[in-house]
Amino acid sequence: MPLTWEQFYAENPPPSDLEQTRHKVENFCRKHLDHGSRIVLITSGGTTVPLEHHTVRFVDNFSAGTRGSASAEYFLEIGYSVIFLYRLKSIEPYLRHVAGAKFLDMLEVDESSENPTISVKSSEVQQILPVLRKYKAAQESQKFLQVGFTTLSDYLWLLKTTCEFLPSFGSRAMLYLAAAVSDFYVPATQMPTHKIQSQDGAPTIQLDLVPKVLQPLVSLWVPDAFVISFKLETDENILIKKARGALSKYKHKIVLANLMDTRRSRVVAVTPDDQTEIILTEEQTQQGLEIEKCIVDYLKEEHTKFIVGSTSQ
Ligand code: 9Z3
Repeated sequence: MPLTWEQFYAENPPPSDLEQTRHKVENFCRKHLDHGSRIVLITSGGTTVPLEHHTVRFVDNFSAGTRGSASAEYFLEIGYSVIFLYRLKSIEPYLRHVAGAKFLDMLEVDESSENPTISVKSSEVQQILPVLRKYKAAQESQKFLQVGFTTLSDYLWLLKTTCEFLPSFGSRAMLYLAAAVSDFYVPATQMPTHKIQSQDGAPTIQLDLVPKVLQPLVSLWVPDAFVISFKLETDENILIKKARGALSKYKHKIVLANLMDTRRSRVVAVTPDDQTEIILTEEQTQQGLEIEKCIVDYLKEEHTKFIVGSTSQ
């Protein structure tokens, strides 16, 4: 029998800095509640499932973090306050445009004087400037908060803790659950403390089912919020059926269904009585349009209808 969500939290300890994060999230929410703005909690990246307490090996879930980080930029652009709950070292908003060697290639060094100077190559200014402007605007508005996780258990604790501060936004809160969350894990009580030794032979690792926290999240933690989850599959034949199954089980508002191979160009927004294809053509991709922009525009409209519907009741 899988654990209930209550048992999961009782058996898996919170991250050591949970209280600091709680304060940060509380302050952030309090500040933006005053201004009446909409808020979105975006989850992004994959969770890890450690095989040892002093973790050398772990099972990972697929997600680069592109969906979440691109969406965070578009939500900020249209005025939402954004809490970005993301897998540490996965792709981050703004930085994604200039990460790694790409960034170093944009710079040039002038060593002609005693004090060398570094500047952005003039050929790169047009590319970096819009990103930098948007990044600075997000920083100045103080509407962007990043919270990092690595393991499944940390993710679930941080998700629950963040949800404590969203009910005061009522229907103006959106949850955009794009993180790839493991369905299986090794319970803390069954995990060896130290690195598994090969001299002991091939290990048999028993994975338990992770309780579905979408259930308490929708019904108890943020009952008035606009909750969107993602459904990732690799088989087209079961995608919509699984999305509908999740909707009828958890009773949230929309499931964004995507296949791993086509996730950059096609997402189906499944609602209890409808489905809308969000598609990016080859031409649009070449023009630099991202599907996350289309998803966020669609959700903004749906969220508006939801808020209007909730306040008129
Ligand atoms: C998604 O389906 C996301 O769209 C992707 C984005 C992870 C495919 P990337 O980060 O990819 O841009 O590389 N997220 C949800 C994945 C997931 O694990 N969903 C669970 C499920 O399908 C429910 S929470 O059962």
